[in-house]
Amino acid sequence: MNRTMSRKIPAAVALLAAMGMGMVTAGSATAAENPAGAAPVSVEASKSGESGAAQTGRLHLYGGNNFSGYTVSFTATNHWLGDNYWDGTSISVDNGANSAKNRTGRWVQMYTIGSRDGNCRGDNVGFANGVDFTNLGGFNNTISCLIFS
Ligand SMILES: [Ca+2]
Repeated sequence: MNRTMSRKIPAAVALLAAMGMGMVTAGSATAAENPAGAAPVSVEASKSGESGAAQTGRLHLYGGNNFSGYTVSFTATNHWLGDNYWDGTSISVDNGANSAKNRTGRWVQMYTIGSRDGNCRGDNVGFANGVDFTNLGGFNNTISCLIFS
């Protein structure tokens, strides 16, 4: 077994556990996701401004497994991650997250399809405040939309 495979197991278990609790709903993820093919035009995410520790009130997304790589954080629902860049880059957050920490104080549902019309669609996975995903399993490099409830 290679290292990548072994590292994916914990999040896969977490996702299966979430599915068992009815938190994951399946849907189509085949629709076009990028409205009008638009390039990222603005940065709406609130930046943590520092590396390392997760901050209260924020959802932290990471470009790599185990909270590595690019970082960005959000303080509210965001329907289209394509309008947001990883901290210090001009690289869209869309379809780039591979691990996450929820410190929002709220439930967060993450979806594979986002849009500027204010809807999140497609496959989705949710997690409670205080939960970390060391990787997103089958949702790696798919997340496009976040709903804070
Ligand atoms: Ca997506």
